[in-house]
Amino acid sequence: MKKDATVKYSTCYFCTSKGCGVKVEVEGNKVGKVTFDTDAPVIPGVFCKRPTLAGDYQHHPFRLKYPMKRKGERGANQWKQISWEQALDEIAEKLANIREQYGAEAVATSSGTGRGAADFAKSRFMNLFGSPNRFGAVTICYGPRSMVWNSTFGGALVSSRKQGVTKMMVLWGRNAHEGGPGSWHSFLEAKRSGMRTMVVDPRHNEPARQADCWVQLHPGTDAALALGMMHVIINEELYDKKFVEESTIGFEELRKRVQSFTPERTAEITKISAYKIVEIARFFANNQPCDMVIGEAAEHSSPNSINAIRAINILRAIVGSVDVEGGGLVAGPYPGFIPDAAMELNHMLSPEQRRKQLGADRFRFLSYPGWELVEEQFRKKWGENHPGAVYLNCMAHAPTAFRAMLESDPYPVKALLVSASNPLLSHGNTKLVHKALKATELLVTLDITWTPTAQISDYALPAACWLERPDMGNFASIGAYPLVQVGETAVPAKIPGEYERLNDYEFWRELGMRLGQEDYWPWKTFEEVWEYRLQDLMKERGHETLEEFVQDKRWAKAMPESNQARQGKLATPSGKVEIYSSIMEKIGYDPLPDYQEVVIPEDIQRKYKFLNISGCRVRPYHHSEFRHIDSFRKQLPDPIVTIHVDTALRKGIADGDWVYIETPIGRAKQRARLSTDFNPKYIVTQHAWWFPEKPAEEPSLYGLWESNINVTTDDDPDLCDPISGAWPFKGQYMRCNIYKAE
Ligand SMILES: Nc1nc2c(c(=O)[nH]1)N[C@H]1C(S)=C(S)[C@@H](COP(=O)(O)OP(=O)(O)OC[C@H]3O[C@@H](n4cnc5c(=O)[nH]c(N)nc54)[C@H](O)[C@@H]3O)O[C@H]1N2
Ligand SMILES: Nc1nc2c(c(=O)[nH]1)N[C@H]1C(S)=C(S)[C@@H](COP(=O)(O)OP(=O)(O)OC[C@H]3O[C@@H](n4cnc5c(=O)[nH]c(N)nc54)[C@H](O)[C@@H]3O)O[C@H]1N2
Ligand SMILES: [Mo]
Repeated sequence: MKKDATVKYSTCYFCTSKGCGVKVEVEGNKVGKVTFDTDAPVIPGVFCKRPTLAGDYQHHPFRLKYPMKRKGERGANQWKQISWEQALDEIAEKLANIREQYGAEAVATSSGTGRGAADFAKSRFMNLFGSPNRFGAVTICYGPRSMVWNSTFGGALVSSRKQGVTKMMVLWGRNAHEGGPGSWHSFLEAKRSGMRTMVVDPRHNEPARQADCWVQLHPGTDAALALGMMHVIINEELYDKKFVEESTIGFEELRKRVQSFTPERTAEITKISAYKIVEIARFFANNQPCDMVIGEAAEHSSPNSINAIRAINILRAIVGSVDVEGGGLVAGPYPGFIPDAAMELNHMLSPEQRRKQLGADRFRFLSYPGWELVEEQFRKKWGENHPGAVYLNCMAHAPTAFRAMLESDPYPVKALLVSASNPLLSHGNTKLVHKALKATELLVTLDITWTPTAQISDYALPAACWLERPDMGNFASIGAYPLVQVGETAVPAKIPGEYERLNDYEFWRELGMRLGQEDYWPWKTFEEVWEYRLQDLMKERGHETLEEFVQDKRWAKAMPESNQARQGKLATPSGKVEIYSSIMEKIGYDPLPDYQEVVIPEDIQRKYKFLNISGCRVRPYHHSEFRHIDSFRKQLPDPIVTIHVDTALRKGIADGDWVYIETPIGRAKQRARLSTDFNPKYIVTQHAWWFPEKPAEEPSLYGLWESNINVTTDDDPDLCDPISGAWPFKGQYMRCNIYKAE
């Protein structure tokens, strides 16, 4: 460590919301060496290189420094630097006018993976403003899982993997090697300690190579596989009878439901042999309890998304792997900590405004109808301080919102506030999103850097990054785990003459203060927010300030209880594990999981012969981020489409060729890498590619249209999962064609 450097205990936010504890050496206002804080419970486990590059990120010239206001046409890259006062005053005034003219619901927000660490503040702002239209990535990422857990188990499942108790670790549609350093560490540790390992994935990826059992299913057929496995497990009486009897409701209905999923029928759907399905089911049932990480493949595989997530979780429950030590425990917040839901002021949004939430009439699970039923149960168990934050469990439907911007149907949406998300790259159907964003009267983007979305905005506003604010990883902040771990600001967000940034909390507060919400934002800084939320713990430990708390011991952790279901103590309507979901039934869905056959019209089948598994994670990127930083980019300079060798031979494609991926709505090009890791009928593409080095202005928008795979993906509500509303990025709707780019 350099002589004049100080150490700051910060929270790394380079990936999805985990919030790993890091130590940042700071000299002056410069970020020096960054190392993991191994005293904190949340760290990635195996070496993750990203935090070590934090200096390159923090001091990069591509970052937004001051609020920018559009001068020319949208997308002309002509900007005027303005003060925060001016930006916030003007935006607030425009929002007030839109509310006056069209109603509060005409204002929407877009979210991503929670990178601003203040989605609770966005909910709070929107609740007070009066709009139910917060939409974002949650509908296709973690939200479906969260609502399945909430309605089936009364809370999120967390791992209680323990040597000598846990028999197996399962990665179900999860490539932890690229996308989850913590889970990958757990997988390797499980293997080393003698546990069995199982991977369910159409690709022979790194986890599959290392597993005892690799289950190579056809994309989008997880629901059928899980139901087929339950057919074997129930009929051969391999399930945990005591648990099923004492702790669940609806098992007899399930027994009936799975009867049609014979190994033969399941084999036809999943393209796994009937023999193997029986073997897999026995192997699975005989190695319990297990630790299981479910990835987002199921969430991306409409129309069987919720079916799959429910079936997999019920499979896990009936073999005795839920609510027991060594398996998944049903969690809640750390006692005394004030979680996000209690910060959102959800009671302030009137029932009348709730009913206007876009898409909630059709997709009722992950929106107010479903959330209200879950919330009622959560309140009974935890009171105000429950883990049911709306930003994670209750979203407006993004495809419906984009269409409302374009067609004013069912009503006009005139303003969009984009923060910590990049819809032009991450949402499906980029062309439609582009048109929709341009149709708004007001488009504001709060981001770390310039992005294609910021580029077509009226205001591009500089956000403070994780090094410039204090925060806590989302999972702790939500209260979906009895854990808190907080970090402090490492370097200032404002340096006179250099830059002036606001963190996401401050942004929502400042906007709220200008829109009649003065009484509801008592905490001036993000530090004060944490001091308020951690008050019980701080009192217990004798700390006056966040700084004292962090420097002493920045975390507290407990283990969730086991055997809650047997005592009827789960936060579900019955208090038990609801195999037969009374919540699903109440909002008009099948209370049991099923598998819906996917019918693709013949002409589409003929013309688009391949299945695109889009968006498989790759290091070092996180979605659309980091491509502007040399130290990141040199690790993976180009977008890659992986193609089976046989297919490539047939199509005259060589390794390294640029290849077009085409669907009825568009095409994108990526560089071919040849492989034999999967069926020749599949291709695997990367998502969120843009080229910060290319021209910023329209029509280029940093090369937005060249390799961005979402130019080819469709978000038509008719293609969305009928229960969650998730649009497809994987699964059987992802038909495409490929050919060499000349
Ligand atoms: N085809 C395809 N598309 C996909 C996927 C796929 O598998 N296939 N995956 C989907 C999934 S699972 C997800 S979660 C979404 C992700 O969708 P998004 O979250 O919209 O995507 P990101 O690129 O991560 O956008 C995050 C933006 O936030 C900015 N940012 C980072 N930190 C902060 C901060 O502290 N404050 C603010 N205000 N901004 C910040 C970043 O610079 C970046 O521009 O993408 C989805 N898109
Ligand atoms: N480096 C990096 N890490 C990330 C992210 C990132 O952008 N970059 N994003 C973060 C986010 S927001 C998310 S949601 C997570 C996602 O993390 P994961 O869920 O691990 O995402 P993927 O890497 O797409 O892995 C999904 C795996 O599912 C397989 N798969 C595809 N279709 C199916 C199917 O139908 N059934 C089954 N069973 N498997 C299938 C794929 O072959 C792939 O191996 O990653 C997080 N971590
Ligand atoms: Mo995600």
